[in-house]
Amino acid sequence: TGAAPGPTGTKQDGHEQRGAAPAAAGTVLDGQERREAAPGAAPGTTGTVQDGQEQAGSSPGMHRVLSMDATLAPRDPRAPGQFGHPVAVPDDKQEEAKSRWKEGNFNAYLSDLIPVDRAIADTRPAGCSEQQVHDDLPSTSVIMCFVDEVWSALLRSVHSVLSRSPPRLLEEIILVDDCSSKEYLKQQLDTYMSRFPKVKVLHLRERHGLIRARLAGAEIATGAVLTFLDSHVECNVGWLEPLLERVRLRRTKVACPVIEVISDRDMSYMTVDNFQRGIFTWPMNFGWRQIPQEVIEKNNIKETDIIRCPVMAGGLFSIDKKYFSELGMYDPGLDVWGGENMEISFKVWMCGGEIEIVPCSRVGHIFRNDNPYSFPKDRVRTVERNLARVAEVWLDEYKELFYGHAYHLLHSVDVGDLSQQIQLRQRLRCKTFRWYLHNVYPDLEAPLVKASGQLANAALAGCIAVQGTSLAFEECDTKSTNQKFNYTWLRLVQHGELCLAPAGVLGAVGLRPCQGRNRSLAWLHRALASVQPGLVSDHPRLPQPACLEVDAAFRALRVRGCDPRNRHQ
Ligand code: LR7
Ligand code: MN
Repeated sequence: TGAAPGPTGTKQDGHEQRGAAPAAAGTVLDGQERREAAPGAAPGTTGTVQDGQEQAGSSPGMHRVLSMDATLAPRDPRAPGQFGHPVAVPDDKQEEAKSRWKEGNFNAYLSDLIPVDRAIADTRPAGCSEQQVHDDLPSTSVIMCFVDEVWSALLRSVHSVLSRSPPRLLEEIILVDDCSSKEYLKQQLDTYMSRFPKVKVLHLRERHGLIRARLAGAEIATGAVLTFLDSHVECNVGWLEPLLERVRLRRTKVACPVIEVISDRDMSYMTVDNFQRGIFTWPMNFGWRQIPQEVIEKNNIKETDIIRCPVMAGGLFSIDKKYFSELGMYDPGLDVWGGENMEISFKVWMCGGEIEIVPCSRVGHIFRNDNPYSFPKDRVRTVERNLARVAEVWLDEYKELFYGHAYHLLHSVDVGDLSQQIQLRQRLRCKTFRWYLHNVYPDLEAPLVKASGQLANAALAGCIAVQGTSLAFEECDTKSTNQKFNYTWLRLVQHGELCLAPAGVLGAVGLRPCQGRNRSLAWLHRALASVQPGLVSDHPRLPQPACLEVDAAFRALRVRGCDPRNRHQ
């Protein structure tokens, strides 16, 4: 489940910030386009008029972004949760609230208590409300798919879209019911929504999973732009126009709002730190990473500036409908949940588009610790299989890094047929993953081999060397290329085209042509019982664990059962 970005004042996952090289400015900022996107930043538009109507100083064909400020003055200002304030469960309702937690893995009791059209604070950075957008923005279909969503959370999501989107730009809201089991999501939902002509409910007759459910929604959408949202969100003041402005500027821009945090416990609406990019770490874990302070200062990046992201979080974005279709939408072979955000991100960047976060567009999302719905098959396996499909299609030689960090998948995962996806990539003439790393995500550490150097045994003061096509054990010499090996992510000990290999059940060790997925050539580099790390063979027919050792008498190599006291291993 996606990690919540830190609410203001809290720290992000420390490990993802550590050692991050400052991103090249060009990959973060979209500098030249700033002026084009927001000519209203010109002096003369600093008035504090609230209604966002056309005013003196606006450029021809443009208007100040509409705030729909009526939603800041709610029907019932004293209702619980109003303005996004936290709500406490009354003492005599604790049990009820607790027993209802599982309904959505958040506080469903409180969600029901607060108004479905509550006001939330306008959290946009200063300057956003003065920005100018074009009068001829494209209209959008909002697509929200859900399975067994909490009633009030779903309604609040829909109301936030209806009341905070300029009607002209909202073509429709398509609710895709991914075969929910809850009764209220059938007739009762249809009845409730029938009073809003723009809201359409599509009931899927079998569980599609969120990826194929979104595709089913996209299929019937009529807007020029598709805007995907989760079903437990609250769109904030002025959220839509800045997203559509980016798509209008260039149809290959995919625009994401800043995702703010609706607390799963007290339903409060919290803003998040600025300057966060969507990134991933191996093996394709999504995360947020702050742009380093020095980069912000050096490039004079402002809070309202567009942030280019290596990957998107997944749930909330606007994309030109025709462009989405040209990209082949999502790989329909992805099941239930997960990985589709990586797929669409790599696809967009490598095939000529861009992923952006638009700081003037803000949408709250209820972050929770676990999926509240069941997975038809095993959850972990489903997500891993999705990721492996993405790795196989998009990562080129770098897929070894994925498998190196999720090695158990190398021999166990069945990714299914990928021919359509591979053909699509060829047809679109997409760039390589190497290009992506270089140009979009240069701060990711992605060395193609895990380590390289000598294989030494300290006790015998010698190193393994290649002599022709066989092995020797000789005096270490850092200058000798014969002693140089690579340790690959697939756990091969490689010298050129040859790999260190147990020669069979007898325990001899030699060289064989390398093969990436061959377990009998794989070696685990690890320390057994706190001695120096050694090489443990992964050969399926050797007794485990079997360690590489030097036969001191013959100075030959062999594998034997691991023994922490044996200093020749
Ligand atoms: O089988 C399913 N069918 C569905 O219709 C499973 C889920 N869904 C619906 C579900 O009801 C919800 O509305 O799909 C939507 C997303 O599911 P969540 O809310 O369980 O996902 P999430 O918020 O935990 O996870 C994030 O990553 C997902 C990876 O597949 C999706 O891309 C989600 O849309 C995405 N959410 C966000 O980007 C919000 C910010 C989270 C972060 C970081
Ligand atoms: Mn979600």
